[in-house]
Amino acid sequence: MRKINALLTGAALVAVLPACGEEAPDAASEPSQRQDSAKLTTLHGEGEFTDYRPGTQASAIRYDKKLVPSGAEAEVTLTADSSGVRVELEVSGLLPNREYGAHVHVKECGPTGDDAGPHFQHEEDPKQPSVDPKYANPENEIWLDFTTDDEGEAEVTSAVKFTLGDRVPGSVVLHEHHTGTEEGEAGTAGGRIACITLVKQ
Ligand SMILES: [Cu+2]
Repeated sequence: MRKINALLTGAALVAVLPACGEEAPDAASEPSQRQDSAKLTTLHGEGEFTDYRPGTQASAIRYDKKLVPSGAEAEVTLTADSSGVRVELEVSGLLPNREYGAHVHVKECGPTGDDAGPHFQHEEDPKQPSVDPKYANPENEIWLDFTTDDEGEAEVTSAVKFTLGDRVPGSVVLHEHHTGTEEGEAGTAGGRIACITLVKQ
């Protein structure tokens, strides 16, 4: 069954490709029109993770010293337009060869992990915290789970097709482990171990 699907997809691609080739010159000749229709939002956050200190505004805060060793760093870039949202997360200095969870959250980072609020959901689950796979899934939220390499580094990109609307997400939160997908645990990834605040560019 899987093989047939793969074949069908391949056939569909071949059928579509020549048409794309013909369309490309037209699209390229109207760059101004394309820019008008795409309202671009860019958010960014980066820094070395530090413990929260009252009165200071850190862009990257850690809540777990064991899973986020001193010297660990992260950088996040979020770009959103009328075609969707794309988020890139780069980390270094974390524990090597380890699975971490990560998502885009609603609010900015604060003294505790909870301050970042719930996951940013396109269609918001009326029941929070949301553990219903109908809402807590990687098409309705932005998941950035990653596994570090030998050096404790990782790079992950997530692209979703929904638009931000009037809302702007506040942070990316790192979690203890990869994200669950089953009923009742969908979207959960253990404790909140670090947070990166996103700022409009
Ligand atoms: Cu999360």
